[in-house]
Amino acid sequence: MSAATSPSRIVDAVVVGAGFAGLYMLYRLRELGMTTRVFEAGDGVGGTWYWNRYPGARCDVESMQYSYSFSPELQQEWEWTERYPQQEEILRYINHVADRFDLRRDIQLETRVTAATWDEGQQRWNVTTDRGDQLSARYLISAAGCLSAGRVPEIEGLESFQGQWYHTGNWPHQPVDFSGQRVGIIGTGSSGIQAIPQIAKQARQVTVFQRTPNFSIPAWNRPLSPEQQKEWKARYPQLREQARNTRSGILYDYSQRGTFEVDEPERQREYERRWERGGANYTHAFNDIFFDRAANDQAAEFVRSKIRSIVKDPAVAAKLAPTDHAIGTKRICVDTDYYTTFNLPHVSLVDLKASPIEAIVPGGIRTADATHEFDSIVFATGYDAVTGSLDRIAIRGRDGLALKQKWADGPRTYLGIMTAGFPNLFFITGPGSPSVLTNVVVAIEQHVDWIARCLQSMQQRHIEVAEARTDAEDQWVDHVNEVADKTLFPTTASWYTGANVPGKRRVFLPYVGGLGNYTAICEQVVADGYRGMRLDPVPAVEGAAPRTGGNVSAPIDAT
Ligand code: N01
Repeated sequence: MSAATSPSRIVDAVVVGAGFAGLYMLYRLRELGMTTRVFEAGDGVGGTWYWNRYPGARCDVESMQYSYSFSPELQQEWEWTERYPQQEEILRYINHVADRFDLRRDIQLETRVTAATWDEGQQRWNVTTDRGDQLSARYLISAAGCLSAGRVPEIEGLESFQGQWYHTGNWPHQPVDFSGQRVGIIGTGSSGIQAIPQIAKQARQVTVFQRTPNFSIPAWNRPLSPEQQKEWKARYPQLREQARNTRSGILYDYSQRGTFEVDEPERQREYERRWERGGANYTHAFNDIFFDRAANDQAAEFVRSKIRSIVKDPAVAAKLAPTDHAIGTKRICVDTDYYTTFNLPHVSLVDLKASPIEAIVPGGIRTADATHEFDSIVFATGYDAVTGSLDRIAIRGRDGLALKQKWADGPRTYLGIMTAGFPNLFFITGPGSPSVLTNVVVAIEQHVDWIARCLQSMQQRHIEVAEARTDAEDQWVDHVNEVADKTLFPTTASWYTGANVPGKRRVFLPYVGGLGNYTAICEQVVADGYRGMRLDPVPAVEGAAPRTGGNVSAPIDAT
């Protein structure tokens, strides 16, 4: 289905990735009359939801909220079947969107963007792919995703393993049948916690290798009734607007009360009520859980007590109950039957803190005190998050500076959208934006709309080069850190800080100030005439590539 490649093509925009972000960006660029090429590594659209086909893969944001809002018709016509959508259903939805808006003709599948170099003379990006495409683009827009660079840890001996091994983020397209197998699963983040109960339903024996226990709240997933959908759909415009103004882009029941403003019985009732309702809403039981360790400890202890009440073996329960980090400072997990799975006789838990993995051997996994025999090993070991997908592309900006080099001490952006020295390069859900702390579809729509509006404004004002100013970027980075430091997030080593990747600089990657506040800041930047950005006309350069998209006219310096 991929369109034919054409060397040295001139387009207005190249978009990297055809997941939620890339598809909507393409839609908006078309509205602006811009010629666009979207490159996608997979052989289908869908991004994360194309790759993550592991058993149990399901979104932990509810279906009625985890969808686009840009088209009233789309949101009315699509029918979700469950409270939390399964991977297969989300992928079907994304494919429907691609067809409904006729997006495929500008998307080239099975093609990775490998390099992009800013051409100072032409004031354009020269983009190359692993298929030999060469394009000249005015704008380069990354929709490469925050959780798309999967990480298989470097464990000695993996190549010697004689069974099959898998990574949750790059799962085979055909269902894997674990029936009768002995399976080792490494990792207990969101992916592992979803996959373990499903794999345990098939496998003869399951051994879970846990380095750090995570907090998980039951999903209580269930079918969505037509009446529930109807109710949502009747109020979609208001509900979407409300969601955009929340911290996370999700309509949770955000408490206005502090943990210690209520007495102990009321506190416990509130935790219980949230547990029974299910999902990440639990972490909003009181308004100080992310800020005050004593308050956080109360919410954490309630979950630990639940784990102890569900898991029959007290020694296993103790290993599963996290005590090393504040609840919510690693992404909270949402599960179906995770803790009860450890009551099954064929499921066991290995605590890697007590007995680290030493090597993978032909027959399985050798830890400090035993060798475990397996037919299959599943790595649920996560991602080089937020920056990993950009690191895979050799992006060079002004004076040949490599993005990777500029970000060697951690990513630096203005609003998470641009970075100084890299003109006309835009990030959707980039580092320094709320991205992974939100309902990412809402964050994506906000970013895409902002970028599209910026490009439209440039078109109208006959400006063709936009770039973040270094001073504005410095201030934004300071602000991102300052806001993070007011919370408990930086107290925990997690992928939010890059701590899961050996050698990665520890920086708090997302903006924790809340999506609603962040959107207000972005709006103010526009109201102030794109404060913090240099907006320059293209200098008349002999032999420059012809302009496409916007109108040619006299230059205006908008700064
Ligand atoms: O990855 P993770 P994930 N030896 O990084 C362990 C989203 N998501 O794919 O914590 C042994 O969270 C690691 O241990 P530790 C969501 O945002 C959403 O599960 O580093 N273990 C950890 O237990 C999520 O947060 C959904 O000590 C090793 C695990 O592997 C994000 O994606 C579903 C190891 C990795 O956990 C990532 O989730 C799935 C090693 N060498 C994902 N290296 C939903 O919407 C790593 N680990 C529901």
